Amino acid sequence: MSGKFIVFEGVEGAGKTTQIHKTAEWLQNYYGEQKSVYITREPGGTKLGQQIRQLLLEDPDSAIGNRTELLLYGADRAQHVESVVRPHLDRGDIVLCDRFTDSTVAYQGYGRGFDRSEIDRVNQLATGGLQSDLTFWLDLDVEIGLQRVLLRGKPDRMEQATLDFHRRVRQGYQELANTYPDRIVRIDANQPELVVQAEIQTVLRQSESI
Ligand code: T5A
Repeated sequence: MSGKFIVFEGVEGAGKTTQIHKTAEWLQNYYGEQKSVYITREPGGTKLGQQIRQLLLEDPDSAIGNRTELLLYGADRAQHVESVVRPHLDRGDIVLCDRFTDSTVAYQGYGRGFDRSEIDRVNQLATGGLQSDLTFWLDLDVEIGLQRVLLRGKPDRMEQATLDFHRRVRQGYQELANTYPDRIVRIDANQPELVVQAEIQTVLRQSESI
């Protein structure tokens, strides 16, 4: 694999989608014709994944058990890694991904309460061991993130979870960042978009991931 795999993580409304697009534009300018930058996301980075995403998020009243939820995120990831992420990395592309395995640790592990060993087994099965080269954790107070999301419209099934759930998710990211300081970089997401983007670019310029 000669490409680079860069992931954006964080609580709801942290600004991942906004920052991925700005980062892609900047990286594409930086590389010109030398490399392609590919944006993708989980869940929903494949055709099958879009259907899984719909099942997971779009009906706020659907009764999905926690175990089923964990496996659906795993199924989305397995399909995504095999049919999109690995092929792009094999071609030498820079893949920017909105959420990956740390989301499952934070949401299904810290949020829903699954043992870390169970989460790791699902992630390992889904990815075959693929990890990001670099992960930006856009860290934001959950109340601010949820307010941003609510301004946009009706919350999805996960956004409707309790405030305590979202606080545990943030705690999960904090603990992941403490455990993997070489892979996960915390960015304060409670700053204007351009400031957040400037910090991301600074990290990328200094890292071996580009
Ligand atoms: N999930 C996912 C799991 O539980 N387990 C898993 O394994 C995986 C992969 C995905 C859901 O699935 C869960 C997590 C999620 O609940 P999603 O729709 O992809 O659902 O949800 P998010 O990834 O949270 O996407 P959002 O669009 O809700 O948030 P973003 O992408 O972080 O934020 P963004 O860029 O869309 O911005 C949100 C709003 O804030 C504004 C934007 O303009 C926008 O209106 N904004 C800012 N405002 C002020 N200052 C800034 N710096 C701003 N940046 C953006």
